[in-house]
Amino acid sequence: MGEKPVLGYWKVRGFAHSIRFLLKYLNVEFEDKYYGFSSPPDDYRKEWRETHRPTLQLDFPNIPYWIDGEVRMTESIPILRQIARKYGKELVPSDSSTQWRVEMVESYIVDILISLHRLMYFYNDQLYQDFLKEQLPKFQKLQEFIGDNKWLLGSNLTYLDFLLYETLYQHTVLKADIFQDLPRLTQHISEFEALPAISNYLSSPDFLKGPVITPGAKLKI
Ligand SMILES: N[C@@H](CCC(=O)N[C@@H](CS)C(=O)NCC(=O)O)C(=O)O
Repeated sequence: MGEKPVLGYWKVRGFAHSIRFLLKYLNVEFEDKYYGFSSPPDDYRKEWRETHRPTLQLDFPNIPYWIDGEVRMTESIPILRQIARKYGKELVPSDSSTQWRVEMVESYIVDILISLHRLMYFYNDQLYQDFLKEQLPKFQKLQEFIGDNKWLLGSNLTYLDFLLYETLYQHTVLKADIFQDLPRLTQHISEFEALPAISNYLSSPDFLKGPVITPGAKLKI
C-alpha cells in the first residue's frame, strides 16, 4: 500500500473546500493537511512559506496542493478535475461536443469566487455595495443557466456542482439572505447538502465549518 494522498491548505474553507467535499463524496482516503496560523496574524504565511513551501517539490509552490503518487500539483481547479478524473469519472462530463459549456461555466464560477475573496481582503462598505450590485446579476444568470436541470449541467451531478455549492455557500456566510430572490440557487445548496455522503461529512467531526478566509483578509468570516 502506498501512502495516502495529501491535500495541503490553510485551516480555512477558501479554495480547498470544494476539493474536500469531492474527496469525501468519492470516499477517497486522504490526509487533509492543515497549515495553521502560528506566526503573528500580520505574517501568518511565514511558517508555510519558509518551512514548508520550499521542500514540497512542487512546480508552482502554493496551496492548495495535491500529492497523490506521481502527481504533485497545485491550482485548485485543476486539482478538482484531476481528482474527479481519477476517482469519479462519472462526475466528469464526457461529451466532447459540449466541453466548451463545461469549461465556460467553470471559469464563470471561479471568477465569482475570486471576486468574493477579493472583497473580503480589501473590504469596506462601498466595495460591499458595489460587489452586491455586480455579483447578483451574475447569480441571476447562473440560475437561468441551471433552469430546470437537476444539477448545474443537467440530470447528472458533476465535479462543477462541488465548486458551485462551495461558491454559493461562502456567499451565504457573507450575507445569509443573499439568494432570497434566487430560489434555484438556494435549492442547489439544500440538494447538495442532502446527498448522503455530503450530509455525513457535514455532521462528522472531520468537517471544518469555517472560517471561509485566511486571517489576512479585512473581513474575517
Ligand atoms: N490560483 C491558485 C491560487 C492559490 C492561492 O492564492 N493560495 C493562497 C491562499 S487562497 C495562498 O495563501 N497561497 C500561499 C502562498 O502564496 O504561498 C489556486 O487556484 O489554487
